[in-house]
Amino acid sequence: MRNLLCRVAVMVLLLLALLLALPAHAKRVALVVGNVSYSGDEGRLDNAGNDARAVAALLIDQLGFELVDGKALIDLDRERFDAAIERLREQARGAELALFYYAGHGVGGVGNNSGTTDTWLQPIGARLASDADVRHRTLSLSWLADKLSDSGAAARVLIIDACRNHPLYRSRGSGERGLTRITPPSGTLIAYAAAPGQTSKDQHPAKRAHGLYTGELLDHLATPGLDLKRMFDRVGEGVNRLNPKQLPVKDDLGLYREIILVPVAVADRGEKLSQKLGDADAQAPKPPGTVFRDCPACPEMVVIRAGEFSMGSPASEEGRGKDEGPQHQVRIGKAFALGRKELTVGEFGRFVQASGYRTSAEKDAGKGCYAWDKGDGKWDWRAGRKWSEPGYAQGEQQPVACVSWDDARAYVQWLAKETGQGYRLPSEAEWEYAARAGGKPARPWGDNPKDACSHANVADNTTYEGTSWEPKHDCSDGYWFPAPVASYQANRFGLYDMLGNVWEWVQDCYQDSYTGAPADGSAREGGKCEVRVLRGGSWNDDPRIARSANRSGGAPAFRSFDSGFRLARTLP
Ligand SMILES: [Ca+2]
Ligand SMILES: [Ca+2]
Repeated sequence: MRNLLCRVAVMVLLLLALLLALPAHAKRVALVVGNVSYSGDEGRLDNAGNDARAVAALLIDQLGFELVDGKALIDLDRERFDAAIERLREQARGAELALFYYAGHGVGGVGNNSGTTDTWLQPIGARLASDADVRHRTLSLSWLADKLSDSGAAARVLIIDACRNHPLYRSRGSGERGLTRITPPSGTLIAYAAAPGQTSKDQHPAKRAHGLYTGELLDHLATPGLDLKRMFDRVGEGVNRLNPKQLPVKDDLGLYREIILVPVAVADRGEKLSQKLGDADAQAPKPPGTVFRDCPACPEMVVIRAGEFSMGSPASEEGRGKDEGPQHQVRIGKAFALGRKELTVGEFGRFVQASGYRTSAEKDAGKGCYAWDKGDGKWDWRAGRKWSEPGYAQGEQQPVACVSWDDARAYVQWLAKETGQGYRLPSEAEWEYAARAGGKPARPWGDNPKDACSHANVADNTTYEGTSWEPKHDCSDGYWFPAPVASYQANRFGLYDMLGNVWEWVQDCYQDSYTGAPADGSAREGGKCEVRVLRGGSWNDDPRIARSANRSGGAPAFRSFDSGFRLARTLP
């Protein structure tokens, strides 16, 4: 049989058949291990630590798991490894779902005591010079799977990312790589990052601090509404696209089609506007994709998962502006909520009614609102125009426009006070992360501007009294002026109209380059800050503007008949 040693990122998700019917607070337990500091010829695995920590954060923050010791365990030797598995087994008793994640070196192809070829996880400090060393100094995957099976946890899944040959085995000239695929106990799923005989790439091309497999896994594990089978399929497709020599495999157990880690749920608590803090339900963590509102008349919010993305556009992107670079990696460390839709005229009207607030356009009515007018065919200030009279007919469901950054800030501060919740404007990074929703193409739906019309209200073939925008998208979205919010398809995060309809104010001060921009998802502030950022383009914008990376801005008191905003909210 083959003797193999590989870098292993093992994710043992122990999941149960009954998960679909899980009560809201079903117990989920996980052990997350990242082994990094190997001192032998097999080599250190820095990404294994990053992988384990990122998986731990996602499990805790977004999927409601209790972790053994409350965090990723890094650099376990044999003794600590055994003890941690024992704690997992105890903690998993009565759990609906138990999960074990391991990133580190592993060995395949060595037979265990019952004579079956096994995969073995290599603790720190285990020197391996022979098959006997492997059997005595590492942990058998079959043994581990049996242990978890005995814990009484209802569902179990195991995922293994096999990576590199161990020098010992390579020197024997077997040429074989990868881990051994074992036969799991009944009801246990084992997923491997690569098929037997393949190696797994130790670095994701975009997320360079992560292995390829876990990098993709982090993108899909918390997707709302995705059952585990489809989740693993997506991870596999993503890995295989980036490394055609690597094809993740998993056991094909039908029950995993019924397990959905993050249900798509609408949580409308129906409390009064002045909902107080301290309500246990209000404070409970909401999984990504959850739609909620803090009062019956409050705007709908969507929980956006934590994650990483590449902000800005590549030099090759058509229509790119110089201020969209340099492309840089941004990590959003914590889930947050974003308005599901642009703020509407009706929602803004309730604020004005309750507070008596006067917008920038009303305080400076001589200038009014900046707008294009068919009368003179120009963009200019239009006296008397304001949020309730922008120069086109609008209903309560149209996005509010002719509001300045100052007006948007006044609204979020008012709502934060009314609800006691952390309402604010999104940062520019949060906005772009949410607009891309995990995608790298120029637009949330792909690269082709002709596909815009089922996703966004943009400058299109629709005409207004015989007038047509030029340039425009070569399709028809049915609206010249703003469409009612959510008239088109939502993006993958469940957000409507991120591109098009109205421009959206974000918190940041505009700088014409991302050099020095924060990498943690926070807003860029400081300096003179004469211009605040607007994102997403509007109903009158062409394909060059209607891209996820496009940036614009205006003075804090600037307002135009195609600029509005959407809310963000910090989650507890
Ligand atoms: Ca349009
Ligand atoms: Ca928009």
